[in-house]
Amino acid sequence: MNELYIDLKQKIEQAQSIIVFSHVSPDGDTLGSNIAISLMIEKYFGKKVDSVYVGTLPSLYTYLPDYTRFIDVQTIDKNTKYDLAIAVDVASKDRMISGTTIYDNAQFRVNIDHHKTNNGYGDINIIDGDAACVGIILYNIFKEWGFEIPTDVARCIYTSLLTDTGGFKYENTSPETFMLAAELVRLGVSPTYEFRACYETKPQSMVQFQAYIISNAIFYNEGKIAFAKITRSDMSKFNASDDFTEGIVETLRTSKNVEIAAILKETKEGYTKVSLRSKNIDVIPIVVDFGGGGHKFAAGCTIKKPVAIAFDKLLKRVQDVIK
Ligand SMILES: [Mn+2]
Repeated sequence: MNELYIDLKQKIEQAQSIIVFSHVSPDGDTLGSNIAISLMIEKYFGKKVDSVYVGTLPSLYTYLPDYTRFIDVQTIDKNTKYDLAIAVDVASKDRMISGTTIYDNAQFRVNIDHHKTNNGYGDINIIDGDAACVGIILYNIFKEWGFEIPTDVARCIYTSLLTDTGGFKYENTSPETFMLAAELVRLGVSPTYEFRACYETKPQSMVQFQAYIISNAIFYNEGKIAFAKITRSDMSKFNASDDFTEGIVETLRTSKNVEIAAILKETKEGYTKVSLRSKNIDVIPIVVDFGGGGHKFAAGCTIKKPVAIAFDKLLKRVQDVIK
């Protein structure tokens, strides 16, 4: 067995208090993985687990089993010393925002991730940059531990897989991802139910908000670049929550000529949160210039400038790589 998996099992057995962290602006992978490992620890080790989120918890994933288990990190005393802290899908420690202190204070820290940019900030680092999602890594861990995976946990892992492969269509979709999907369906997951719950339950105002943002997108370099701005006033006009922007950048990329698409979203602090998607170009070097990270064709960063200024800076940088 992979030694790290044995170490992790031992640490869970020794721990009395356990906390599992998801990253800020949580997606299906970090949330599905969080519930999956929390449920497995509770079921097979008989220990209570605090599953926490930082920032806002999207309503999109309320269909996940045991979703109400999530607690806001801000409700936990900053001086709490957990025996074991586990981060799932957290590319860098600062993506736990105000939770970073609690993570650091833990007696032992585990870092389970699939971002190539992860620097190994944990005491145990289980990082597989080739895994399509953290859910796959967890599945392999549970299998190696010899535990049967209940349907609830299979559903969480399926959501990790479904969302991080963009519905089995991103570059990370491989024989391995389909094998896992098949196995999860065998364990009781309904692909139809999960797809509808995940992709076809948007509030009407979200559909209209997205249409508005997309219709105001600007295309450059013969349509190879698509940029869309999202200001706080756009957000308030549609009474939009943070998750309303999910999927917009992918829609921009559906345009035939688009090589790189970006959304630039004004944060509460007046900074600019950028999500970049590309078809063939590695965008990691672009976001790294702005202190960000992510995957080859899907990456992001926060530029500490107002949207209008960030827009011009990023456009220049993107135009450097688009001929
Ligand atoms: Mn992920």
